[in-house]
Amino acid sequence: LAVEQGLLQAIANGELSLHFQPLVTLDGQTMVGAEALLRWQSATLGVISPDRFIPVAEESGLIQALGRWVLHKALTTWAQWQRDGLVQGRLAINVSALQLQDDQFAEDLARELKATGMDPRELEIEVTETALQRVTHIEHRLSRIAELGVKIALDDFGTGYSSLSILKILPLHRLKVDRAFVRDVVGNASDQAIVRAIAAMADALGLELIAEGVESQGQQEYLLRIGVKEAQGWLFAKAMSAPDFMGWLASH
Ligand code: G
Ligand code: G
Ligand code: MN
Ligand code: NA
Repeated sequence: LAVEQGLLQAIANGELSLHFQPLVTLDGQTMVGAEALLRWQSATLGVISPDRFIPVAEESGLIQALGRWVLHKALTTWAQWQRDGLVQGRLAINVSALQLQDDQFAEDLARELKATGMDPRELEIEVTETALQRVTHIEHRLSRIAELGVKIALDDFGTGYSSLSILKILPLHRLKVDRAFVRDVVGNASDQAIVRAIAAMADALGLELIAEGVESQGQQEYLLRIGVKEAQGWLFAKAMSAPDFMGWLASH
C-alpha cells in the first residue's frame, strides 16, 4: 500500500528518472543504441526497483500514467541527444502487458513520435513473452505499432511459456536472449545448445538477435564464436543516469 500511495505522487514529485544502458556490437567497439530503464527514488521509501513497483502499478491502474511518462521522457531525451549529435542508434523502451492492451497505446506512440521528431525506425519496443500472452488481439495491436515503423523486440526470450509459433505470427524484429542462458554459457553444454539454437532460429527467420547479461570476456568470446552480433551487459556498461551516460559516451 505504501508503494501504491507513493507511486501516485512519484510522477508529480519528480521522483522518477530514466537510466540508460548501452547496447553494443559484441566486440564492444560500437554503441548501437541504448535501453531506457525506469528508476524510482522515493523520498520516503528509498530507491525502489521496477521489478517491485511495475507489478503494483499494473494492479492499481497507475501503469498507464507511468508508461506515458516513460514514453514521453525517453523519446524527448533521445531525440534531443540525437539532435545534439551525442547519440546514434536506437532507443529501446520496455512496455508492459497492460500498456499494450490499451487501445490508445499506438496513438500515444504516434503522437510522441511526431511531437519529439524522433525517427520511428530508431525506436524499439521491448515486450516479454509473458506480456504477449496476457494481451488480447496481440497480432493486431503489434501490427499497428509496426506500421508506425517502430520495431518490436521480444525481451527475456526463452524464459516464458509461449509457443514458438508467435515468432511466425507476430511482426517481431529482434530477439533478446535472456541472461539466464548467457550466465553459464561458457561451461554449460545445455545453455550452449540453447543459445546456438536460438541464434540459428533467429537467423533462419530473419530476426535480429542481442544477448543480454554479458558480464565476462569468456561469455563474449563464446558468443562471438557462434556468430552473435550484439550484446548488452556489465562487461560493456551498466545502466546509468543521464549525466553518467553522457560521461560514458564522452570517454568512449
Ligand atoms: O534495470 P532493471 O533492474 O531495472 O529492470 C528490472 C525490470 O524492470 C526489467 O525486467 C525491465 O524490463 C523492467 N523495466 C525497467 N524499466 C521499465 C519501464 O519503463 N517499463 C516497464 N514496463 N518495465 C520496465
Ligand atoms: O528484463 P530486462 O532485460 O528489460 O531488464 C534489464 C535488466 O537487466 C535490468 O535490471 C538491468 O539492470 C539488468 N542487467 C543489464 N545488464 C546486466 C548484466 O550484465 N548482468 C546482470 N545480472 N543484469 C544486467
Ligand atoms: Mn528489456
Ligand atoms: Na531481459
